[in-house]
Amino acid sequence: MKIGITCYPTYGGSGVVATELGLELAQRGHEIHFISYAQPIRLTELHADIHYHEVDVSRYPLFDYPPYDLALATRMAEVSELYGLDLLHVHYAIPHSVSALLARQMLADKPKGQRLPFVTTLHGTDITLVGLDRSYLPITRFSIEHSDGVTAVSKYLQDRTRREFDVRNSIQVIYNFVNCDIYCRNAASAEQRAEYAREDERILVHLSNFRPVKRVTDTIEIFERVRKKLASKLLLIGDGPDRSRAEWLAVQKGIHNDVIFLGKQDQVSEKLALADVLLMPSELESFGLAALEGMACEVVPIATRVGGVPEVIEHGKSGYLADVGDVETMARYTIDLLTDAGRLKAMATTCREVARSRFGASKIIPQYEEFYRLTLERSS
Ligand code: GMT
Repeated sequence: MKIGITCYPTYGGSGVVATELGLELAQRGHEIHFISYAQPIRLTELHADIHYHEVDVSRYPLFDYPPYDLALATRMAEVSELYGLDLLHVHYAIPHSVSALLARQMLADKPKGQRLPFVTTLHGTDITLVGLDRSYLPITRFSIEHSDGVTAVSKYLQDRTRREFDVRNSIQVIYNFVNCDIYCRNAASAEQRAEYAREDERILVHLSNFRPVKRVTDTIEIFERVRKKLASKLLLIGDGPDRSRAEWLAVQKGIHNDVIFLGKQDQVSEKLALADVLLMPSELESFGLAALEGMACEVVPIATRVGGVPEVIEHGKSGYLADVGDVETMARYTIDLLTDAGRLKAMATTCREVARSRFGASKIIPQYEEFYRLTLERSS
């Protein structure tokens, strides 16, 4: 199949999923065309079956708000016509599904009338935060309802979209996935670990885009409590609006020498694999891709019982869950686990097994392929 993929190219779960999906599909013989305003961050290499088409947004002085969605629709239609795309797959409803809807109509209107069905994948904040803003809700609902196929990354998100958007079309759950060949521990992990921690120290990790919904300062609160009981280091991967608050909190608590801000990383898997425990104290996660990536690397997640997280982490088996803001309980789970080497090892093994068997790329990618096939069939 020839598939156009649009996503936010920046750091964020939806862009990561879209890029990794494109790479996996190309490996399985599909021709992939990424269409976005910048090359997706995880798209580090292009080859014969992976193309990138930049969307150029005109900066005319009259435009206080350059119309990216229109430029995107135009490029989607252009690329589809030039390369004969079979379908578009857009990640994150706003504004991508609206642009795809326009592109589909532009092509249908041509004398030869090319068909361009599109699939929208809902990732989370497009529904839970942005889409519920009254100014975006009607158009988001409209573009979801007019998509040829809709997927959501968890049952939670499927339910919430149905309930709050009252959409009439069906929404298929296709979970986030992880490539367990890339996300794993290896000999290099043990060597690299020494760069950040002594042998007697434990490593905790947090990975996010440091938006308020991630509650990054809770990771500092948890770590402070853990560090009182155990020699340990906290690695923070990523960057975003709440980074300086977290840095200040670490300084105020006098633990900054043990809190290492790594910033945005290209090789996230290598850094995750150094840790024992991953902290994900988010206010909300529709799935929690960071936890899954950690699990594949045998890093046990300590997270909040929110959104789709319980569909990924089974409390007491493949991690621990607590209420939002309950840093005491999350710290206690972390300390108990890190002081019980046998349990830590067993849980880390379970995490990897769950990541591989339920969310491995080889399990999830065929679900997308089948969904594309059905979508094409239905829209013909
Ligand atoms: O929260 C983020 O990291 C960004 C956001 C996005 O769409 O880029 O992530 C959402 O999509 C991820 C991939 O499907 C999910 O794993 C995250 O749980 C989800 N984030 C939230 O729901 C807050």
